Amino acid sequence: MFETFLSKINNHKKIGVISHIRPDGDCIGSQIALCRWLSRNGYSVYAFNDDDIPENLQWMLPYFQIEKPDEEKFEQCDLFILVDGNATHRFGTFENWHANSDVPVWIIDHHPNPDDGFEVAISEVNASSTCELVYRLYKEHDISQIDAETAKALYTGIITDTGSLQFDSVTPETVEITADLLRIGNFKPNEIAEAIYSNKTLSQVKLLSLALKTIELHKNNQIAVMYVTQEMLNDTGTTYSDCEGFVNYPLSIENVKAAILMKDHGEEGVRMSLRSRSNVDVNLWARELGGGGHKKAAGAWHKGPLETAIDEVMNIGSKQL
Ligand SMILES: [Mn+2]
Repeated sequence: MFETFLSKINNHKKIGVISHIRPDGDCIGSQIALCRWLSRNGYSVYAFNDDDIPENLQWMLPYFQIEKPDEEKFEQCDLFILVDGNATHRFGTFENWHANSDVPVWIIDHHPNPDDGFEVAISEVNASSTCELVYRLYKEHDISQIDAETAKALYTGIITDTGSLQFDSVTPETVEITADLLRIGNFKPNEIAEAIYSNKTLSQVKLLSLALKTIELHKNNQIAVMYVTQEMLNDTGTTYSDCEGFVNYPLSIENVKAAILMKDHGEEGVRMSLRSRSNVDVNLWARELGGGGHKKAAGAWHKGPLETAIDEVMNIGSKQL
């Protein structure tokens, strides 16, 4: 899988590795693990992300420094590698900056329908996570280069992108990889689970209780919708980043095939997180709305208002039921 990658990477010296906006465990884990691989093998590396790293992932930052994009540093790079995304618009300020540059761009990713124009594209829709792919890079090159920190970073990405190994993207190989990482890193699954999941603030839980009250079932109880408004955020002193994982509650209701979390941004519109736990392909719904993602997890914006957004998604979704 990484033959071309490994043979061509030698032509480069200074590499910028970029993870996607609104970062998650998989993009940060894979970015850190890839940067550690590059620097260990003699490359000079910068890691960039436009956004702040979520609090529950910040324990990984000592493993590799991730900085805000910096044009001067962009200029120094002779290669960019984008992780966990397959379209430059997912990578913030880099998109505009790179429009005037002919420095090659590579990707390592597992989302469907990659854009054209990447010089090297490791694009594997069937991989559970980008971290699973970066693990394979180590395996194809020299698995002994995975140290404890890298193992934890890779493990985190696999766990967060698979709902703790619950999604149907999980294969026996995924589970074998996690076992391998646990052995190499000499850590226990609950160390990572604690760091990632057991750090809710009281305000977040209060916000969740407000959001749970909004759940409604549509289309013969097959689609569940939950929403969060700016008023709820004000009442609980939270922000939209505190809604992480909320969509799993409506998704866990019996017989529900797909669930949507709507975040009402008022004038700006409605941000939707779509999830499926059936054959329903929510990526198709998201694409109809100008967004995208995976079959089981996708996102899109709607210009609003909330009621119109719900109606439109129901019309799109019902075509697949
Ligand atoms: Mn991912």
